[in-house]
Amino acid sequence: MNLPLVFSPEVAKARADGQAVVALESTIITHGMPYPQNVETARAVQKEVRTAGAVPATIAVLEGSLHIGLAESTLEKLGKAKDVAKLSRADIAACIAAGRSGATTVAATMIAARLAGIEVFATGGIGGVHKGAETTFDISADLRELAQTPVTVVAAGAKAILDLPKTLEVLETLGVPVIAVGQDEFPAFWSRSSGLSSPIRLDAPEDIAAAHRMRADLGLPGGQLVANPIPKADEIPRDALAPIIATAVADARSAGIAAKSVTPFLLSRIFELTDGASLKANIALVLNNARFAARIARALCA
Ligand code: PSU
Ligand code: MN
Repeated sequence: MNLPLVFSPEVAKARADGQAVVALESTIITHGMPYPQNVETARAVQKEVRTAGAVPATIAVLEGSLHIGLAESTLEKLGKAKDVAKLSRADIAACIAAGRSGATTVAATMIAARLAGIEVFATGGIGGVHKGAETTFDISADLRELAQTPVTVVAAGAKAILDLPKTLEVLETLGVPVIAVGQDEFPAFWSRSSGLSSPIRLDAPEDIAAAHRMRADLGLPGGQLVANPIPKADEIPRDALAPIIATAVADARSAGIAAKSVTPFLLSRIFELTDGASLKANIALVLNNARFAARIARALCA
């Protein structure tokens, strides 16, 4: 089988040397943050992974190839581009087959990471069950991907724009381990607290790596969700954010926003409503996740 994979020189060398590698997604760059903070963050996240002793592999589809590790100039181009496709499990193959380009979501990045032999992936927050899903049926493909693709995903929980109790219920139904780090509570992206307890708590990266290995040994498909709370100094307290999220969700509804546009719309609306504070917190939590993911990747290599 001839896979359309293209490795950057840095990632190719890391693979040859058996070094720890951390996958990073590109939808957060194209749809999750405004320019130029998106590109600055992508660079800073890669640097954070390197400082923590692993090699970053930012993933995107470029002109029909699945790129594992992106050049500086590509990051800049992606970050500036308008109307980049947002690729998930459903559309990644058609995009590659047509020779087109697109940014990979958590689901698509997990698929690419597995093909590239990368077991750990850091992002901001996974997609999940949207508020009102009982009528819209809007449930992110990220959840089913976690149930079937063996990659450990480090996120600051699920984005607080979602229905977090329903998201945890679906993860449980799908058999996805949800592992909080350093606290018993499931974190809520911009806030450390969600009011919901996490099914599992493991504080040491070595223990999370061991659980990852054990799932494979037991023949269990799928990965793990590592829910790493945003550092205290960077969080926006849950109570302060709740009314803002409610306004953003109401705005999305009255504007008729649906399907793939929902998450990007809500993130940018909350950015406006918090005068940019949500973006600052989002950047801090991604960096924190990159650091922790590097430690898990190193533990898996040891
Ligand atoms: N984390 C962030 N910002 C983002 C995302 C994650 O801090 O924008 C992206 C991821 O790519 C995730 C997607 O897969 O949001 C979820 O989109 P949806 O709800 O349409 O499945
Ligand atoms: Mn959706």
